[in-house]
Amino acid sequence: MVGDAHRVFLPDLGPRRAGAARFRGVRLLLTSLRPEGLTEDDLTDLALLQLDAVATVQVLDDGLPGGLQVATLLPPGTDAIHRIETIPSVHQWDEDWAASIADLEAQFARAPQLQRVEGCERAILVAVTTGDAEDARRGLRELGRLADTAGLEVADRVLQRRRKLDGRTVVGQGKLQDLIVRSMHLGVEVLIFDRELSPSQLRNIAQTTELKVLDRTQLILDIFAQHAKTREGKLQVELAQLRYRMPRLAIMPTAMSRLTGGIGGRGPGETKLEINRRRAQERVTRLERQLRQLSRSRTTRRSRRERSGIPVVSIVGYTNAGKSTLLNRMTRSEVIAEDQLFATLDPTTRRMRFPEQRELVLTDTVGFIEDLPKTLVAAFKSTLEELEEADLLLHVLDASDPDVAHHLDAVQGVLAELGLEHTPQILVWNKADATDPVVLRELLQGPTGPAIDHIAVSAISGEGLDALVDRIERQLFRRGAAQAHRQADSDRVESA
Ligand SMILES: Nc1nc2c(ncn2[C@@H]2O[C@H](COP(=O)(O)OP(=O)(O)OP(=O)(O)O)[C@@H](O)[C@H]2O)c(=O)[nH]1
Ligand SMILES: [Mg+2]
Repeated sequence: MVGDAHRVFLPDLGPRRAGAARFRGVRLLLTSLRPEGLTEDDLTDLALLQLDAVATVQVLDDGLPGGLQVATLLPPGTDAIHRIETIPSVHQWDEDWAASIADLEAQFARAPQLQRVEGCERAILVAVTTGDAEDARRGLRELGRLADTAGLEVADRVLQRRRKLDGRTVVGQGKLQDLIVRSMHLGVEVLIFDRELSPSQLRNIAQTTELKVLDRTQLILDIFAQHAKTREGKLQVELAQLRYRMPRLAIMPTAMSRLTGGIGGRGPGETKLEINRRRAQERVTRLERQLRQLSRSRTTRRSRRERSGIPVVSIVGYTNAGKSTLLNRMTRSEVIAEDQLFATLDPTTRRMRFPEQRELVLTDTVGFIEDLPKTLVAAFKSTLEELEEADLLLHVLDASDPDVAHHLDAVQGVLAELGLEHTPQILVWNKADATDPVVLRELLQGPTGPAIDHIAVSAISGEGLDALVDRIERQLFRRGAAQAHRQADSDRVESA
């Protein structure tokens, strides 16, 4: 190739060779009329294109070749990304390239960082922020838990602060280069971004890095796909996935094909995600129709319940706060409760009986998360609408989580978006057993918003649950009366 005074344009070198630690099999040899040797741009190409080597040949005044500078990538365990070697004359350059590249690839492959958990994809988490670094760190922590739940192995976390996001690739070119080299060093095949990427950003990053690129929304959708159990839940997840993918199908066929396997490409249950655009549109229409039908029968069920006048108490809260554990404990049932995000997707309803023919309906539902993806909210509309019938919300919080204050705000935000800010609420500081007593006291003294009752409990040990039931009774059946007729816990709590 012949360049101009500033640059050389490289042709498309085709796809990278298979395997985590293979180079491209291309060595770039440059001559330059300027004496500067390898430039930053050359070194960027070395990493971005995973070249075997980049070398510059000095051109002497008489036009004959002089010395050489050769750069190669360094294997893991070294601090630097590349090694630069200076050779005084081209005539002394007798490197056996086939052997030294094979050797370098072997060093990459042997690195202990590359020994992987069987069947687990490895990922680097990337957070980019223009604002508060602490927020970004919290975002990374949560992304790590999401990745964990989705079954990915997190190899590294990267946080970049920028004055302005790069419109094309979110992070800058330098950081992308760094990510590629890290991914080679750590045997990583997936990059996960802590924000929703636009279709073109997704494509640009995937093309530049040749890695699988996921964003937070895809990760959450993937977890939902794995956890949906009921027919309605599965339909809702599939609809959300299709709505997320459709705008991304037309412009990124190659980048998308990377996304169709493994994490980020799973459909709910055995359903295979349809990626053909026209068929996808038909499927969306079908799903919407089926969900409308299901929602109608749900409304019928609900109005029957309303006529019967039984009060409804809905358990809401951030994901993993302990909502299902609380429902189980209070009603002696066995809803799946796990240390996973979004373990519950499908609403569960249980009856609790009190003396004097009093009873109530307790419901457990999908957990919330900060910046809940819009496609999900839309798809889970009918599930979330169930909350409208609640006479009382039990807002469960994980008091032992250092980010609990943010979770509180995030959940109140979602509730307000759903128009539920005026439904009576009891804040339930759960996991009291695992919380530092000083922290717990501070939480109980802290501001919770106007007229919101709050209480500390442990759904696991049962501590505080009697008092909670008292408060619920008081809120629903008026003060005083309930107290007098209470019996022992064992007679009262009963599942139906
Ligand atoms: N130490 C302690 N752990 C608890 C308590 N309550 C729940 N957990 C644990 O917290 C984790 C999440 O509990 P779940 O009941 O599944 O939480 P959830 O709010 O239903 O979560 P999602 O359905 O995933 O949104 C589980 O590992 C529970 O064992 C508690 O009072 N103390
Ligand atoms: Mg749950």
